[in-house]
Amino acid sequence: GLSDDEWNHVLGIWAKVEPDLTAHGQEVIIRLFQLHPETQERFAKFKNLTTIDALKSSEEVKKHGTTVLTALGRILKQKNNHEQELKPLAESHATKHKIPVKYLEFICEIIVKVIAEKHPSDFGADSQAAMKKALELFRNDMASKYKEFGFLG
Ligand code: HNN
Repeated sequence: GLSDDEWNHVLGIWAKVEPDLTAHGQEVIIRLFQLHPETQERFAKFKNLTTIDALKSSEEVKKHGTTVLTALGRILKQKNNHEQELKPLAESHATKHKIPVKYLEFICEIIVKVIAEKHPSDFGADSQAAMKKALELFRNDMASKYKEFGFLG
């Protein structure tokens, strides 16, 4: 797990992300789709967004980015007591959306990069290390829940 100090780093930087969750979420989703186009194919509703301009001007992308980061924020705030928040997400992503664990790795890496770019002076080495650790816990727990739902990810 993470120490109190590490959780303080994680929640401290998240408090800087939250006032502009939508811009962060939009950037994360667009970058995910650009770097890993196979992830965009998971969404029927984004099939028509074939150019970077279309992605950037899409209200649906903004909305989805907000949804994803809101869910992640809820999980982080539980400081690893996230069973209640995680379980329904693991279930839908395993059995309905069938999202491989690899895609979770992709997005976690992008989340750290986007925060680092938007908050260079508030997201130092210790905070980055703590956030990476928290996201790893999230991914590991998603992966073990996936298995319980019979999805090998
Ligand atoms: O559980 C649900 O289906 C509710 C909608 C939802 C939420 C709260 C989704 C979601 C959907 C349904 C979207 C819709 O119907 O508008 C789909 C198709 N996700 C996906 C697909 C891929 C995906 Mn995710 N999500 N999500 C959330 C919440 C959080 C969340 N999702 C994630 C990734 C990486 C991918 C692969 C491209 C993802 C993450 C990391 C998170 C954060 C906990």
